[in-house]
Amino acid sequence: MAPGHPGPAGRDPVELLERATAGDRVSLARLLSMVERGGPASRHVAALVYRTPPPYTLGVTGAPGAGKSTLTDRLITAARGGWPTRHDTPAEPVDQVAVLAVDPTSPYTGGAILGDRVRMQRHATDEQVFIRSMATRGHLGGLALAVPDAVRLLGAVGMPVVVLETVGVGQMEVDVASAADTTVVVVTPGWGDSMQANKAGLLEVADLFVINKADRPGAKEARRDLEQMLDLATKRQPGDWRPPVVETVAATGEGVDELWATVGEHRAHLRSTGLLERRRAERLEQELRRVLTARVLERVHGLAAGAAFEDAVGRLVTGQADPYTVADRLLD
Ligand SMILES: Nc1nc2c(ncn2[C@@H]2O[C@H](COP(=O)(O)OP(=O)(O)O)[C@@H](O)[C@H]2O)c(=O)[nH]1
Ligand SMILES: [Mg+2]
Repeated sequence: MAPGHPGPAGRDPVELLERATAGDRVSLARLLSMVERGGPASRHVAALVYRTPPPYTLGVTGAPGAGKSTLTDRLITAARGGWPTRHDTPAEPVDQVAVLAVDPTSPYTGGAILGDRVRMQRHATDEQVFIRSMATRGHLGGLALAVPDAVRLLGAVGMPVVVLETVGVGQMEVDVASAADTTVVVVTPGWGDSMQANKAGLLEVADLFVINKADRPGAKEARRDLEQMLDLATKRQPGDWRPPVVETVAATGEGVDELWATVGEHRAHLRSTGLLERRRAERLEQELRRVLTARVLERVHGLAAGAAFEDAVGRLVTGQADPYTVADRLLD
């Protein structure tokens, strides 16, 4: 097929986007696969969706097994009830919810992803809920680039709220997690869990803490640890947001309404202070840095292969030049 020619039916991003916007989930899934794989098709998708206003993104992060998927399942129900508003005013409706479950620690067919699916099964037949797992294909860096594209795509097809479930274990995972407007860090009662979250850098990105599995002993101690760390960690000005700590039992749904209400408060805070725009701008700046880094690395991979490269190595081996001169010449 000639380059630029639209692919076989259902492969052309423009056509797929039209169908996805009309509600076709198969087309949406295909577009997300393109984004996930990267390469020219994903760039085409990115160029189609950047103009639409981004959806409100809620990040749910924490260690594997903390109950993120179970909690996300509950949050879907809460979100479908609309954004909480002040007393006596009707809730601001949320007609659709999308979930992106990103697990960089498990291979694509791994147990965690299957677990996510099972945990959110209750919404499988709700047409207004779209759930999708994304896994690392190869390297995590690719995922860090793909997630913001995927979120924009979901916004472009009309999703007002995207829940981003990510495992928060390393710096890159934390970066992915913080691609959200409101980042919820989930810990569980038990010695050292809050400390682990602190070490993983999650304390800095948290807008809100959840102590899930509050049906187990130790919730009070976990709260005390978190509050202490919050006291030490940040220099806050009056009027600044202090991350609230909410206790939940995702297994039964206990505390989830309070959690959703607190997410709503954070959203209202971001909007009233202008922080929402500022943080989104900062994220775009970060994203541009990542794209630049990826492009430069691609170029390096291209340069570090082929005849000219072998020739350059030969010049080093035979002592005709130093590595810096040779590298400069390759770059030119
Ligand atoms: N006791 C208890 N177990 C829970 C609670 N929430 C989740 N779980 C269980 O914890 C396990 C891990 O949950 P999952 O949502 O997959 O965690 P994730 O890896 O963070 O997504 C599952 O067996 C859940 O049923 C809770 O509030 N209390
Ligand atoms: Mg999960």
